[in-house]
Amino acid sequence: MARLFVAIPLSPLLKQRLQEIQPPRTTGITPVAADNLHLTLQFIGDAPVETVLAALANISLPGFQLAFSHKPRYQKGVIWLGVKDSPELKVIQLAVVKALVKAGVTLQPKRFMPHITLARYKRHVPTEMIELLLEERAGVVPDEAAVAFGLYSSKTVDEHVIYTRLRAFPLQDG
Ligand code: 3AM
Repeated sequence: MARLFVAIPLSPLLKQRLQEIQPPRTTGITPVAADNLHLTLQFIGDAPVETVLAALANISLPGFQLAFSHKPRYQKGVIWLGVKDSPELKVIQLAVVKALVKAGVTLQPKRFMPHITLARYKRHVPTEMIELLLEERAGVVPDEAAVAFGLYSSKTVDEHVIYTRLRAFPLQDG
């Protein structure tokens, strides 16, 4: 068993751009490390890795484009960049959910709100400061080609979250 989630990995170029717009490490604000930036499709939680891998291997879908909101937003300790909803994104998210449910994996029902978590903040951080930091770094984030999705494990070691990609599943060309 491992604590698992399914996500779309991001290219090094996009991660670099996201690092430019994410707030810097400041008292009470922790930016997500570049290696950990991703677009979550489905949080799973503790589940048997082999069962989940076998379920995801059945998914065959074409690659597609991801487009992003203009401005990061923040709420309840999370600063994130919205990902524009698209039919392709809905299809892949639903395909993941269906494959997992069919394989008997239990999922917590939660509405899919596509986003990339950029940073986390403690509740004592003044919202004016968050707004200022985001405003200073605001800028366009170019579209990204989604070429794969992956199964990730999540571990917390010494208060550091470590995400490890266990397997990537390529999306088909065109
Ligand atoms: O992509 P983000 O950062 O929004 O918040 C966690 C992270 O999402 C989320 O799963 C992703 C990888 O850890 N997550 C963690 N625990 C969760 C839970 N109990 C959860 N999502 C839903 N329920």
